[in-house]
Amino acid sequence: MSTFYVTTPIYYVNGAPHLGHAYTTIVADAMARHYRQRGDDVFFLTGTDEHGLKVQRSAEEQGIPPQELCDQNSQKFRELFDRMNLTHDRFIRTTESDHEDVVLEIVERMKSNDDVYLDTYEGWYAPSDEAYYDESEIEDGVAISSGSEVEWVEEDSYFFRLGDYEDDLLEWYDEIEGCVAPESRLNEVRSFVEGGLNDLSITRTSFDWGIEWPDDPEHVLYVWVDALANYLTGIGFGEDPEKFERFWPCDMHLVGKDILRFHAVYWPAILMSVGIEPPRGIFAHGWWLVEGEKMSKSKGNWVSADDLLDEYELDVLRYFLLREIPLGQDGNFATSRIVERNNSELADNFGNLVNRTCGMLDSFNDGEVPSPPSSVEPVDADLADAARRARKEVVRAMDERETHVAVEAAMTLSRHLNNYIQQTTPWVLNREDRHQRLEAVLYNIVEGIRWVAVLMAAFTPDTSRAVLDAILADERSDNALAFETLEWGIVEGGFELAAPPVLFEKLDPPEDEDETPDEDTMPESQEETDEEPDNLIDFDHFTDVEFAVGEILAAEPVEGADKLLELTVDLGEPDPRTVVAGIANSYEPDELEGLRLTFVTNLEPASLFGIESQAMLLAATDEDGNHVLASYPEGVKPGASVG
Ligand code: ME8
Repeated sequence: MSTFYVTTPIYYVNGAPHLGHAYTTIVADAMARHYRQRGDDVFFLTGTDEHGLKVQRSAEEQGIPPQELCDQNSQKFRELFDRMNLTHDRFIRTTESDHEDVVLEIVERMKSNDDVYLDTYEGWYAPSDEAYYDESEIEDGVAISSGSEVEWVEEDSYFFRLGDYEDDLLEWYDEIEGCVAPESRLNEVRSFVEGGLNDLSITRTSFDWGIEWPDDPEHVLYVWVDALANYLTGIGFGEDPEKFERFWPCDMHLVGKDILRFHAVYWPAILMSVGIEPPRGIFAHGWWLVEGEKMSKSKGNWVSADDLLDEYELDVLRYFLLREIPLGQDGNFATSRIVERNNSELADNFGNLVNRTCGMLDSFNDGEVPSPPSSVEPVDADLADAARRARKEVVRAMDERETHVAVEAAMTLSRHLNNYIQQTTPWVLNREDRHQRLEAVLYNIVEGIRWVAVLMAAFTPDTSRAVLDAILADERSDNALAFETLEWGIVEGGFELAAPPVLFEKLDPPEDEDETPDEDTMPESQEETDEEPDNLIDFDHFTDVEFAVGEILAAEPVEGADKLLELTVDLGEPDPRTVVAGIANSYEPDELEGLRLTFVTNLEPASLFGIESQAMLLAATDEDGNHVLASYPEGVKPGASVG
């Protein structure tokens, strides 16, 4: 069985968790869930980083012992991660005793490899980053890369011979494909190492909140050496050799780009020194920005993860975070974008697909999921192919760490299903009593929905569970999320649908936020590219719009509105829709009855003069500004799709 070991950074406990922490942990959780679905033996580690100057100072500011601050704030992370239903296998704390044992073992090995010596450190240190900086990395008293204030430090320190590992590191970057990703980050790290590495100060004497240096208790271990070793403790290094062997080397240290140097330079060098293989993959993701600046505890511009969860469903937030920015790039945070993605993608695409399907099964098939069809039409074969393509693309994208592409691939299948419904028009099949074909079509739609739910389960787990509970009802097995169930047509059918889930409610846009993010501060990944003219849309956007033929059953003037007519339109559905159209200047009501015209059927309803218009009539305008309607002949039935 393949294994997959994924870690997040362990978070400092100097404050409460924010969206940035939630982001990394949700992405890691999506990876863990995805590989579990593929049958891998997965270990997912997260936790809190509790030693060091930064935590000690926070505790002093609050007038409490550091351990108390750690206990309080670590608990906040743990509670948040429980609230987010994260599926980590261990939540590690660096103040736990098994971790101290691992750290001391690492230090012993570094010493016995003659990689440690005592000297004096003189240089700059930024407590916020717990990082040493060279003169060249500082401007006006702050570290250029992070903006954190630096302090001058002069003290005795044990050093790790990092400089001796330059060649080994460069060789490692070249030989192990994907050891540091994305590629652009690998290049940064490589040039940093090529520029020459100083030995690393790995103890401090001016404070005491840390693991004591063996035989020299004046010194405490530099917090990063302590913290990085958590990745070994988490899977039982020294305690459970079988487990350690199974999961090490780690497949995925997922980190923010702020801490890449620690992971891609210091960590592999330490591992090389102590005789442990370096990790297989370190991936640096981008930052969530607020008005163009990194969101962080120290800047105070952070968005609380708990507040967001009070406002939005967990799956909506997960979907947004995973879909909004390509993994590895920065993105501006705006709640208007959450609302937009929820309304136009989750609610209109996936939610609408499930709701309308449950409605059709109820109205046309007594609420039963039909049995697999005996014959297959080309449109059905296309659908099954699209489902297989989506599965392949989700797998490829996840393996290549393109989470946003994987999410989009699953949603494309959902859009394909909505189109399949428009093409196959189950309501027409029902009206014409073509029962066998109707059942085949309904079966295929349910089967497609099952595939979308399985493909989406790593991203929107609660939704997928609710959908599978409904469409598989009592047939749902513990194995229902496994990718091995993704074979077209394996659901036996012939059972009653459970109560349909309420999936995604439409949300109102936030009132206090500028709807259009400022382009000057918008990262490239979220900007419209100007490679294509503004008026071109891609095929996916086109397929988002549903056009259908509607027959006018009745037309009457709208009181108080000269230009409007209220139309009752048969769109081939169980009930006619009401449509308000601005054509009263060009057509008399009785000219319209019986005409078969083109409508957009999936626009959000709009209220006009107190009447809810549930679709949009398409009409041309002639040279004099009159509306002109193009109608279809008798053979084209209401509900037929146009496109
Ligand atoms: O660095 N956007 O802990 P930390 C995206 N304890 N992700 C963000 C973010 C943002 N604006 N802000 C923070 C530490 N993160 C060390 C790690 S690991 C051995 C020790 C995420 O509490 C991102 O993953 O400062 C970043 O790397 C991490 O939180 C930093 O968390």
